[in-house]
Amino acid sequence: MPGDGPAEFFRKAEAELLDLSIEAQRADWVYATYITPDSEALSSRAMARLLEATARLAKESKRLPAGAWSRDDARKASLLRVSLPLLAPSDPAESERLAGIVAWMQGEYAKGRHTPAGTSEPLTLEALSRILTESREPTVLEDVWTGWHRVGRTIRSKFTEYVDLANRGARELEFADTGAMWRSKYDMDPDAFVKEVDRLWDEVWPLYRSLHAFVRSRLRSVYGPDRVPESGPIPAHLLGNMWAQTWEWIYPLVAPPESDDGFDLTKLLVGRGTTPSDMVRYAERFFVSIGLDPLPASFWERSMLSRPNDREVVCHASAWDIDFVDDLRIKMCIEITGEDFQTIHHELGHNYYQRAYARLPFLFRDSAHDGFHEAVGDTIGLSVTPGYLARIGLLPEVPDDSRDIGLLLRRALEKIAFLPFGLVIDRWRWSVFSGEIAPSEYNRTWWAMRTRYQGVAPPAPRDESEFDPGAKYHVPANVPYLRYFLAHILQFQFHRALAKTAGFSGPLHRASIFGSRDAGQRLGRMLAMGSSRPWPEALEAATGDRRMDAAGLLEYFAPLRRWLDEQNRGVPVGW
Ligand code: X8Z
Ligand code: ZN
Repeated sequence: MPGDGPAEFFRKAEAELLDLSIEAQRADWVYATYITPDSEALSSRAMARLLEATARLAKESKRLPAGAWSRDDARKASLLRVSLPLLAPSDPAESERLAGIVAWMQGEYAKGRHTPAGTSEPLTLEALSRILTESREPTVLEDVWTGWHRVGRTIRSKFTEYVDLANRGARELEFADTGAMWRSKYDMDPDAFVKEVDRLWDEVWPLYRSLHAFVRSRLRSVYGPDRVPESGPIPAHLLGNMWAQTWEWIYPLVAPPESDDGFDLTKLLVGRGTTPSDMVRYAERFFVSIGLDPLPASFWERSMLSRPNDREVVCHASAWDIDFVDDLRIKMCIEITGEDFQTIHHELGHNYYQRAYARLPFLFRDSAHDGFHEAVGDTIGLSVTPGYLARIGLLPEVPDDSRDIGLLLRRALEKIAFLPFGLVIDRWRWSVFSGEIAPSEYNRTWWAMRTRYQGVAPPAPRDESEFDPGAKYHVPANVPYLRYFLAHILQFQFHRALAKTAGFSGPLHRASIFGSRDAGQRLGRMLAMGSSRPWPEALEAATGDRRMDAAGLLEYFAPLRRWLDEQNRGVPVGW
């Protein structure tokens, strides 16, 4: 392609990348839904080819003549270098090795099992998670927690090599390291973006701190002062989630009687004999109600909705668009719970975004920034209110507003508890990629950061024979994580704007955009922009704002904030 101008260069580059991306997706789909040494090899080979082409084209694009660049081509050039979460080193042996390690780490995570003490059957992550959500027996919880975290040990053996190879590729494209490359995806100077993230965190951490203090004091009365400190970090295995990233499962433990939210979605769904595909139908109906098209027939034929019992699969939920047009699918091991009901909305949000930008040039077939992709389905999930559940016949009647504190508390355990977790994973990885954290310090620094941001601690001291970051999917799978922090802010910003568009004027936590074509159109305009324009323009299309901010989130939780502050009178806050 030497000699081509930018327009011709990108036409050819996008055709090549589309082709290789489809091939990589197909191979990855087969691997993730049927893990064998062969599917692993095929998927990592296809990924290596895509990584190689992306890095090569990104380098070539720098040598294009200056001068007659269209706005779109200039944008494509900057998107190209950050379009994948890895840049391959130019040595083919190294890039194959890198793709191979990532595929292998993902497979090891997916195959992780633990046999709880006193039993004989090795359990999957879903089964272990179920115990964490249901058991109130600290020794059982600790055994399950510790047992799952052993999966990190295997991953540790290749993680350092992956870090080195990934950095080599990033440096060839003049990024300081892979973390710096990840931070360069936000249409602004990466350091300025980190300041934006700090600003958002400053807006929300007082609310997190209040929630943390409240939960700690309630857990202390449940589990006793020997297990839960008065003013120190909360033991991570007592929070109802393997990574203590969301705490909604301990709602019944922490909610005082007067804050009962009046219903339990899990029980409602189970009581009706809801199947995994019924769960997805509910979510699809929501998207259709705001004016979007039903999912294609192929979605139902090709998606994986349950864990198959005859083979190993990657159960961590994901959404796919295999041909980058309309071959939409999800892959998920659905359990009939309120939590998975939300996750399904999350995944379909990805699918509807993918479909909305499918007609753009290939390099624009992405979200405005990665937080947008993660926020769309969650925004819809915020509209899953008691009013909505009553409307679709899942709840017999709408609970009155005396139940609102319970509702908000449950939501806060889901969304506010998540915020520091959303930050900490990449804070840690950024320092690993930059070399500030040495391999001999992986686990110590991991817990230092988890404690600093989240105020949680492991059930017992951990040492460097463990690798606890490796027990969280996105680390072995090389998925950047800051996106989820951003999404947790953005979804409330979207929710507030769309509720207004839908003509809703009551408290935000009661707002549902179900059935609002106006809200759907506004959202649809943003989705259809893909990544063709800098994200502030996409944000403006949906909300009228050009800056991310936590005002929507703070407004949503304002009544809870007041209530928590009352509950916390006389209770130590902070850790
Ligand atoms: O990984 C996911 C989605 C797929 S993009 C299920 N989430 C994060 C996680 O599970 O850790 C959604 C929220 C946070
Ligand atoms: Zn997602």
